[in-house]
Amino acid sequence: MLKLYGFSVSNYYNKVKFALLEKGIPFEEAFIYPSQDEAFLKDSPMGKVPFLRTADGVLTESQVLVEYIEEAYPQMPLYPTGAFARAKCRELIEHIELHLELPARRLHPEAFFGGSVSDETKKSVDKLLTKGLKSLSRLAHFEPYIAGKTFTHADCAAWVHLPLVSQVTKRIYDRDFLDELLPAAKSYLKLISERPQAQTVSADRKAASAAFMEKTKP
Ligand SMILES: N[C@@H](CCC(=O)N[C@@H](CS)C(=O)NCC(=O)O)C(=O)O
Repeated sequence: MLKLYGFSVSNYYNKVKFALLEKGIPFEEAFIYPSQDEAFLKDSPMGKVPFLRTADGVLTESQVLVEYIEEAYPQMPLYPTGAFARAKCRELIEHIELHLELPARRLHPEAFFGGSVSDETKKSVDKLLTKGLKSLSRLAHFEPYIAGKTFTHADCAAWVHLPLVSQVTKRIYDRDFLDELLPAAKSYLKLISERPQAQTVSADRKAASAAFMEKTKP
């Protein structure tokens, strides 16, 4: 059986978990925090989560996990049919991760972990997030799903990553960039949150949050 390693507060872990649940693929969860220990690096060379143990070996990088899952378990497809439509879904995922999740992550030390980030970083992330959100507003459909009429992997990614943009920008800039620059996201995220599998992911995240905050206390 597939074994997904990570912890339920991780957005990348939750992206993969959400997809596995939506596809109805049996899997086990193995709780583990990121680490630079030698034993951990044997499975995940960057020391990151999630990683996935399969019958053939271990895979890292959440999007690689998603692509593997989709190919190995074609039931309940979470990509549309047609090469172009599939590529448009992947474009959304790539866009959200490269141009929103990663810049927002640079603010996490101050937003969540009691550290501080420089004004220079704040200025540069402000510009990147503004550009990333404006361009996402051109790519996203919200009809009602982010890639169009069907629920796809792009929704799994958007649902785990976009709320972090809100949380981080509220804490650092006292403004909700998501609300300002992509107002349609609010009702869209609510729609996705109503899915039973999303509720499982959310409940697990809430249950795991206190222990994670304790661990990351400065
Ligand atoms: N590109 C990676 C990013 C994964 C990632 O950043 N995971 C975080 C937890 S949400 C992590 O393991 N951080 C520890 C570290 O960066 O050392 C993926 O898609 O799997």
